Amino acid sequence: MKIRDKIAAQLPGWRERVRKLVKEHGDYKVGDVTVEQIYGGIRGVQIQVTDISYVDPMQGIRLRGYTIPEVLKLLPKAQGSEYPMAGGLYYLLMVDEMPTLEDALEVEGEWKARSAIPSYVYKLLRDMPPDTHPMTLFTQCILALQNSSVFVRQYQEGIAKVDYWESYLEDSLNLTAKVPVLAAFIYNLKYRDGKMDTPNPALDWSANFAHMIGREDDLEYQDLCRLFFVLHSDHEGANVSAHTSHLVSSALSDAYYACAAAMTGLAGPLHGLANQECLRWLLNVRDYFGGFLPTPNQLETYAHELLKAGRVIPGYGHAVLRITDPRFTAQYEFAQRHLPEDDLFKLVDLIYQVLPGVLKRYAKIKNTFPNVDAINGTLQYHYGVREYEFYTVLFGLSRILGITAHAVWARALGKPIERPKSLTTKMLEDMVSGK
Ligand code: CMX
Repeated sequence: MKIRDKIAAQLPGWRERVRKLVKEHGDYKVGDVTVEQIYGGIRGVQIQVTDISYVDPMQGIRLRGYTIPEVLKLLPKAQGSEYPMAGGLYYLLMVDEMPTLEDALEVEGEWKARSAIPSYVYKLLRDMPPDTHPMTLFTQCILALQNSSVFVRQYQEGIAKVDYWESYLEDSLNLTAKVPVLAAFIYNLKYRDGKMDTPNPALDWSANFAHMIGREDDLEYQDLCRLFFVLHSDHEGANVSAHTSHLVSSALSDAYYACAAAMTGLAGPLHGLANQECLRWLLNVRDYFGGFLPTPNQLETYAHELLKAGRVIPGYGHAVLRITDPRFTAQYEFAQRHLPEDDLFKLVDLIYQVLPGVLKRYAKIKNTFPNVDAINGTLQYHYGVREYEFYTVLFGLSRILGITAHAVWARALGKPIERPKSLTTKMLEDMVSGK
């Protein structure tokens, strides 16, 4: 094809121009950023203000100032459980106050009252080809709900800018109430012949998800859901999914559009889809060693071969963190407590002992430690949720809690439409050569 041939013919020249610019002029400043940062994915450039959460490279995420262990300790717990209710977490993210039990239950009550899904959404999901990825289905049904946006209706009626946040909050509550039901429906449609257990009003948001996919008697899995949904809820404002949602909602696209856009970013293998990829990789490693746990030396050799072949090892590395992700640690502790003898967990543990030392030998890899995705799939797998294509939906339904909190506050503070600036290679070349 002519277009492909033309591009292929031009590429060596363009690649060389970019390589030369970064190598010879990486430190050159264009405004306040360097040429290297411009070509390097804007890494480390502070472009966003949010008070909902912050990722400290050496401490990990703080949600409204609280570390992960503090959040897990201080949030009100679900009845009969040591793990927190997502309703309390949402209150914390939105309100910047540690909730009382009553506060958490109020959010849980709002969610129950708003959780009904219009039947056309189910029809849409049923009509999709059966091999559609669960993240595509999840994104589609969020978009399908967009016609119920309160913000859009009020905007068309002529609402004042200072009031936008209230209808964003309405949309956010309506959407977050529905996402566990949507996720459960997708799981059941794809993997349980469409059998759907109706929500149990006695259960909290997280446990209800477990209940709706048939785990009504599995209290440990319900606790895992509570843990999982708190841990994955937010990771400050500039990662791919959070920043996407911020950008999209800055155009006053409503919360449904913003969350659907965020989910398409989360669905990338370098971001949320890494949990699916990690589980797939762990199963491959296990098969490669004939179902046995390798020795540390065998694992080391295997990892070097992968890295030398230019492969990415999922679950390791991070753009900001420079330590073991505390979200990994919280799940690791859960596994040590509940499934210490699980084969895959033993493999995860061995990898954790060996891989950081291997990665250290590759100078370009800036963080050699596990991130949240290095273990989350292993826990799901243990409790029988083995369809790893689904794992990013679990990440997504939790991340929508954080994303909507950012969006409500962005509207409350009247943040403007985002519009950074691009330039051309020729302009950069002229700048660095002083023209
Ligand atoms: N395996 C192999 N190579 C890796 C690596 C890994 N786990 N982590 C980083 N690298 C490589 C990068 O691909 C990059 O290579 P090139 O220069 O050839 O492009 C180099 O090391 C430098 O990367 P970095 O500055 O250390 O990290 P980045 O900020 O560019 O990327 C991340 C961060 C997470 C995308 C990367 O570490 C990675 O691909 N990890 C595996 C995928 C993963 O677990 N993603 C989930 C992250 C958490 C989440 O968002 O959900």
